[in-house]
Amino acid sequence: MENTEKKQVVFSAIQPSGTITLGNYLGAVRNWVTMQEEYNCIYALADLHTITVRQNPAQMRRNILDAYASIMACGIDVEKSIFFIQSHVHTHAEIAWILNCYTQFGELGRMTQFKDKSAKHADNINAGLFTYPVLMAGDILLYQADKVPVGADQKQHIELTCDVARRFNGLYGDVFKIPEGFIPQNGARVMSLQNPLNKMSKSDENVNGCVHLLDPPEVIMRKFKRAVTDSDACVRYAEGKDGVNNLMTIYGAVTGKSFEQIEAEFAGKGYGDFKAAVGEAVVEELRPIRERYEQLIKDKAYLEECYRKADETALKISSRTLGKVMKKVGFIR
Ligand code: AQP
Repeated sequence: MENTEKKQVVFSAIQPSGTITLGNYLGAVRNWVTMQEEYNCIYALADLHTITVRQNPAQMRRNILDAYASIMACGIDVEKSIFFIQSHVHTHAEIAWILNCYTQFGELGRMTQFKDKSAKHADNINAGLFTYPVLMAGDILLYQADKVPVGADQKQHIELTCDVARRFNGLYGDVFKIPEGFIPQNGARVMSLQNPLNKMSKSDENVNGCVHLLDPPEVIMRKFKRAVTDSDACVRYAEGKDGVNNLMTIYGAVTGKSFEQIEAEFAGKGYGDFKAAVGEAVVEELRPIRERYEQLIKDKAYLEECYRKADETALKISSRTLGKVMKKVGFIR
């Protein structure tokens, strides 16, 4: 018990905005699993974030449960880690409002994800999409997290979290721990298989661009076979070879092989062999996850028991920080 208290805190979250992708897994969730041994880990399904883009309510309910089971299937151990549902813990919405008042309009306007998502959803550029990073800052700061395992696309949001926390601490004393992003060496930015200049995303409309954790083996193989490459016909990592670079990144992240080793392995071979090897490696990596998911999703009562327990613990921990924040700001408690 004494040891546990000394462990650093890890916090991270994922949106249930669709089926979890290979990008989410390699960029973030795989680290969530390994970090459980060394840290006190707190993970969330960020369903409040998800409504920044319009959702179908029935589909969203299914996505939340599916995402919960999928993440558990990746290896999140609810006996070791807290894995809760964000909207069940009211402190998140509350701290987000307060931190909104300590975040500048100009800071939020510089966020590249806001620019990208506003371009993608030009008919619904809502205030929530704009203040998304403030809710994310609140998520992290509520738990006094030391480390935040995320993909490279979230780096800017983590920096903003630190800026807001420093600003708040500058005014009121040391209220928040300043967190640090934890971005993997390999797999931090997995790109679409169809358009390797765009990142692989759950909500990608081109189904062939994105590998989902729960895709059956034949679908995974088909997606890799159709992956965009180039006319160079040589497996090597180089500028301008975005499709091949992406496949090498995925293969390296899954097998642990360096780019040099991959180049040597496929020297003299064509893209057909290479794509099949990447597909097979991914199929084997994802097979146990899909099998475990199939078991978990059948047992809704167990899933509910897991998240209810985690929701309660998350509320207890986060209420401490929120209480302190409210007192410092000047609310009557
Ligand atoms: N392509 C990616 N490569 C590596 N890491 C990625 N992440 C997302 N895409 C990639 C990381 O996955 C974690 C969870 O992401 P999220 O669900 O919170 O939000 P997102 O980054 O907006 O993910 P998506 O898949 O692109 O969702 P949609 O389509 O809804 O926007 C984060 O740590 C993220 O860095």
